[in-house]
Amino acid sequence: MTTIGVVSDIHANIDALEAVLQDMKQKNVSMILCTGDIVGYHTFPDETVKRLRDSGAICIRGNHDNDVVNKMFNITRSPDIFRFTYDNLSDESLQWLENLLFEQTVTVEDVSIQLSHGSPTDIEEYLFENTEEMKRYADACDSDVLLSGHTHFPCVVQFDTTLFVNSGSVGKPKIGKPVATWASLRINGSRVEATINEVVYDVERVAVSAENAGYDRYAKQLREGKAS
Ligand SMILES: [Mn+2]
Repeated sequence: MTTIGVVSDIHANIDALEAVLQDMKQKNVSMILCTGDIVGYHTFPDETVKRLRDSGAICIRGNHDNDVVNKMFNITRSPDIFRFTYDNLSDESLQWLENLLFEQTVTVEDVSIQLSHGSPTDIEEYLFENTEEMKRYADACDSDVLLSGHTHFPCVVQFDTTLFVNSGSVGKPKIGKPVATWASLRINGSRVEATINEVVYDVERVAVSAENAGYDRYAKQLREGKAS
């Protein structure tokens, strides 16, 4: 029996990550998987990378991580935060982000798990629940579990041969409440069961830090748990 913790879309919110890691400890998580977007939006990129790296998590890159390491400072999505993030990462953390792969597959006991940020073929594709796209990718997936993030909406859906799991967002929730979500996968031989966990923590330190850096909208979004 192995319990795996899955995190995604931490977005440089160190306090949310810390709260999730504490919760994982209580639930006897022995391995952590991260489906990307470790940085972007919030103001603690270096602390977040270091904490995640020290946790021993197996990580892939998200679109925000990718944009930062490629210095995409002029794209329209949220250009101001990419420059901030780049300037606040140590060389060591930047190097670590640069080394992240786009896709990775791990096997735990008899269960194979594929990590993607968006869809398996597009880092920026959103796979929302109850869509044809989600079913198409799950049916095409050779692994027992397909992990995805990017939407910030957690879900667990069992398809014919593949369990689809999106753990939601640790640091920038869009589910209408200011909580961090993560997924636990309990594996026993070839059996796997997924649960979404919600963690309540104090968002004020990170929200105030965002305001002090000039990102009032990210502070508001964090306090409300909304996208805009
Ligand atoms: Mn993303």
